[in-house]
This record gives sequence, structure tokens and C-alpha cells, in this order.
Amino acid sequence: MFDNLKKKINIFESKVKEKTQEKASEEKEDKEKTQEQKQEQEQEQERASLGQKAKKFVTERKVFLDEDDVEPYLEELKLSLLKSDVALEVSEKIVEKLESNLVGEEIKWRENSEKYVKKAFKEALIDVFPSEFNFFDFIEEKDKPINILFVGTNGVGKTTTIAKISKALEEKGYSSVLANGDTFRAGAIQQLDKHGENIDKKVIKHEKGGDPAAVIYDAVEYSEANNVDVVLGDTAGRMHTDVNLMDQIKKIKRVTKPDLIVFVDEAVAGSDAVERAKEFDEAVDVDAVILSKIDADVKGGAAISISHTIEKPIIFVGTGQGYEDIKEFNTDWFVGQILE
Ligand SMILES: Nc1nc2c(ncn2[C@@H]2O[C@H](COP(=O)(O)OP(=O)(O)OP(=O)(O)O)[C@@H](O)[C@H]2O)c(=O)[nH]1
Ligand SMILES: [Mg+2]
Repeated sequence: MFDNLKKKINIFESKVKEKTQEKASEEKEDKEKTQEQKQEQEQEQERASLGQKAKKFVTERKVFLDEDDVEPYLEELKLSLLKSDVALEVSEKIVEKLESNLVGEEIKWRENSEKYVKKAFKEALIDVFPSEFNFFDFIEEKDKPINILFVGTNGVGKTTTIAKISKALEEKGYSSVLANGDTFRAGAIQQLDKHGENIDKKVIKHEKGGDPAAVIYDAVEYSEANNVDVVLGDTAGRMHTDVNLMDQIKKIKRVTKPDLIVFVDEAVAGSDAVERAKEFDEAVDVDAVILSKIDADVKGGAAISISHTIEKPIIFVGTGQGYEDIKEFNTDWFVGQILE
């Protein structure tokens, strides 16, 4: 996972480490020189005024990196991040934070330069993610039924994710129904039916070509009447550039008043992922993000950028095609996956 990004980060880390070592040995030479000079001076001083004490010489090797030391590596790193699909604004933020974490800090290179650079990087990455959102706390606290709408472009994993979340909710003791708001694509009804059958959940649906807002509205009414805790509303995949389909989800929002709107995108998405996240957010004011397919060999940039760009928390990541393959998002864990 994130191999590409990991490689680039490792290169940066080892370059900064080398630089630190180089500086440490330069400073050592300087100090040796100074020591010789100092001895001479001391002898002179002794001759001049006996008993006068020389200043204590500090032998412990500590290095302070300055801007000039790290700037070239930070520039290189910024380019590497961009090539890994990290958005420009996000790359800049990471690099700035890294710089402030590294420059002017005292590093005892022999002991901890490697650890130090890693820690600086970890902090810089963690800083990029908005604060966490606990999905199950939200479910616990909110009045039922809770209406959750899933939106995103084609094929990113919305329908599969809904089935996974329905199972996860069941494990926590909450009931849910699946609402088929994808009345657009041939085969969508059968697909959701199949998931419903596999995980033993009721599917609310209309005929193909029907009004998705009406389906989800029905699902909410059904849930009110039957004490179902959560409505998981699927929608058809749509390009963020398709004005009519974007208007359709605005209408779904207006009519069904979701409690939570989740933008699903795949971690394998390239640099345009940020653009579509922005468009969906502008259209319906997304509340949270789910990143699917982080098990695939991904560059990782989109994963880092989406959430930061629209300033919405990631709540889950999809880790495979099975119903159990979903994990609550945790920044420390996620950043660990990128760095370790
Ligand atoms: N490896 C992997 N595959 C996934 C994951 N989530 C979904 N998929 C696969 O991605 C493909 C598309 O999933 P769907 O759930 O149909 O995607 P969708 O967004 O509903 O697609 P549309 O309704 O056509 O827009 C399926 O083959 C899923 O099995 C994941 O976390 N990891
Ligand atoms: Mg679907």
C-alpha cells in the first residue's frame, strides 16, 4: 500500500539524514580547529594572567539544520508528491510544515536523526487531515431513522460500501435498509438486490427510470414505520461535470433531507479526484468521505488530498471486495501506512 509515496518519502528522509551527518562532521572539524586555537589561546592567557579559566568546550555533537540545508530536498519532495497525485496546495502544506519542524531544531544526529525526520514527517502528514469524525458515536446519538446518502462518480464502490456499512452497523446492533436511488443504470436494481440477499437486508426500490428522491423518501417512511435505525441511500454514479445528474442529487438532498452525505471515492483515483470532490461538495455540501480500494496499489496522493481540500473527515476506508473489508478511518494508522 502506498509503495510509490513511501519510496519518495524514504528518499527524502535519507537525504536529510545524510545532510545532518555531513553537518555534524563539518562541525566536528570546526570544533577540532577551534580546540587547537583555543589551546594556543589558553597558553597565551595562562602566560598573561595565570589562573584565568578557559571556557568549557562542548563536545556533544548537535546539529541545527537551517533553511539552506533542507530547501533543495524540500523542493524535490514537493515535486515527488505532485507526481504521486498529491494536490499542489496539500504538497505545499506538507512541505511547509516539514520545514518548520526541521529547521532550527537541535538534532543529535548519532542518536536520533532518523527518528527525528520520521517524526517531523508524521506530524506534517497528520496535520493535513481534518479532525476525526466518529461514525458510530454519530449513529448512537442521532434520532432514528438516520438517513445517509452516498454520492460519487461511477464505479468507485458506492454500492459495495453501502453493503459493507450495513453489515458493520448490524455488528454494532443497529438495523438498516438499503435504498436503491440508482434508478439510472441497467442492472443497478439486481446488483443491490444481490447485496441485500447476501447480507440479509431489506432493499427499497422502484422501477428503473423512477425518481431516486422518491425511493429514498419511501425508505425513510418505511424505516419510521418499522423502527429501522439507518437508511443507506445509494445513488447512481455520475460525473461531476454532468449538470443534470448533479442537479438530481441536489433534488434528492432537498426532498429527503439526509442526516449525513457521504462522498465515496477510490484511493486509486488520480489527480482529478480532488476536482470531483470539490464539485460534489459544492453541489450538496458533503459531510464525510469514504475512500475505497486502498488495498489496490495506489499512488496515495488522492487519498491524502481529498479530505484536506474539502475539509471533510474521512470516516472509513475500503480494504477489499468482501463485506468485511472496511475499516474505520484513523489518522495515526493511515499515516503509519504511508510512512512505515
Ligand atoms: N479492491 C477493492 N475493490 C472494491 C472496493 N470497494 C468496491 N470495490 C469494487 O469496485 C467495483 C465497483 O463497485 P460498486 O460498488 O459497484 O461501485 P459503484 O460506485 O456503486 O458503481 P456505480 O454504481 O456504477 O457508479 C466492484 O467490483 C467492487 O467489488 C475496495 O475497497 N477494494
Ligand atoms: Mg452502484
